[in-house]
Amino acid sequence: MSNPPHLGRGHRTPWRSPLRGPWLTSVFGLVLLVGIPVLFVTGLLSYAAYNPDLSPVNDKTPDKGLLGFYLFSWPTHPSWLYGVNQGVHVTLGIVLVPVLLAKLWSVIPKLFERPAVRSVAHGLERLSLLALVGGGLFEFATGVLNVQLDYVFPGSFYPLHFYGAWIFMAAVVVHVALRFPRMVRALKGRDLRAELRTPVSRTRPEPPDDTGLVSPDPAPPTMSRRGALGMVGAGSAALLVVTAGQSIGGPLRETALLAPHNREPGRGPNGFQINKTAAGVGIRARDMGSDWRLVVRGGDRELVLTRQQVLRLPQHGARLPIACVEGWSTPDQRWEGVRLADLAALVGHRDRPPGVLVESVQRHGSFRTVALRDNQVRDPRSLLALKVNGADLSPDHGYPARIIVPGAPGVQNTKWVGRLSFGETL
Ligand SMILES: Nc1nc2c(c(=O)[nH]1)N[C@H]1C(S)=C(S)[C@@H](COP(=O)(O)O)O[C@H]1N2
Ligand SMILES: [Mo]
Repeated sequence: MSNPPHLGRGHRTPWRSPLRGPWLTSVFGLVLLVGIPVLFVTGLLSYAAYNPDLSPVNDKTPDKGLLGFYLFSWPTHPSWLYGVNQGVHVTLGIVLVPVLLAKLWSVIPKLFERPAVRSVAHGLERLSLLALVGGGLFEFATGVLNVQLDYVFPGSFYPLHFYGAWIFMAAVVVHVALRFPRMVRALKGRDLRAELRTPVSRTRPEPPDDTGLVSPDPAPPTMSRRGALGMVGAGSAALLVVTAGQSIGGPLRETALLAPHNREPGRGPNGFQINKTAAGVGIRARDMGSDWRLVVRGGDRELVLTRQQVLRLPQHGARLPIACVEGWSTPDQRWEGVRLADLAALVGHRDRPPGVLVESVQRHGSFRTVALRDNQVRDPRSLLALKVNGADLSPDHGYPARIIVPGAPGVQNTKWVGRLSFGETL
């Protein structure tokens, strides 16, 4: 077979790598087939953790409709729940980037297949591939950008990444349904271990077939399949090493070269990761100084407290981490302050306190307000914290007072809190 029909006569393909073929594509495909569902599930869980149905405060996506069918009350136990889920989501997402790119490289000739559409069925299949490739690139790109560039799409990242995930996943399901038997056949066609022992000198193209992946006019090999797999694997391993430390924390944080910010958060009681500094979001000294008041509301009751008065309320402690959507977590810190349930009781919600709308004194930027669910308010470890590790909160960690709730995304731990309105959002 000198010229497969879809290439047209006299057409010399520029895609001549002798490594391309159904086996190599299937190896990358198999890795993604395992990894992408894990990304999808941890992503959906991460979205649920954010309490998006407490609209419109937490989420500006009231139209998620059917796609939000699975949302549930994210638990507060164990306290590391969100950190582990998000660590897996972000780390795995980054580690799979080289595999995704390699898989796309391996199928490039398909992009130039002619005629582009041979029949209705073929057209539909090509359309699903568009959603697959477009959706995949979109999800990986928005995820990496959000983690690396400090929320490039504040507010809109969640709906973009969420809707994108459903479109991508639908395309993945169609693609797997169509290709699974071919993948299994291709994987059985060659022995991985034998392949890993084959040097460049003995590397031969896969036999010509009807997949359109094998070059009809292969160039001499410059790399073995072992080399190609090794390169992608080494890329993933390197990314793992420079990323995972931010989720695992401790001394490993030093190796997290890709962690977006604050690899050296300083020493002392407040020496742990800072997301946004007070100066960075325009908090002025007087917002945190003697002008500061805490307003606590519930129904038609309202209390206005100074920091001294808040300090005279019963103080409780909790050892809790902060885990950000970006994938990093802090180790447990020892927080001290007033239980949210006690503050609810002050304004009349004694037995089964409702959720709360939390507002920061911060006037610009994102994350100024958040809604917490009743199960979060009721957890005795949920605090309006005034201290951490025995010292007053530093300005950057939310002085005079911040929220800390177990098991939740970091974004719910509002800093520089000015007002708590119990039962107001939900
Ligand atoms: N007012 C206010 N609270 C905030 C934020 C913010 O930008 N403004 N960032 C949130 C996010 S996204 C995270 S991950 C945590 C980080 O807390 P830390 O900076 O003390 O580590 O604070 C949360 N609280
Ligand atoms: Mo965050």
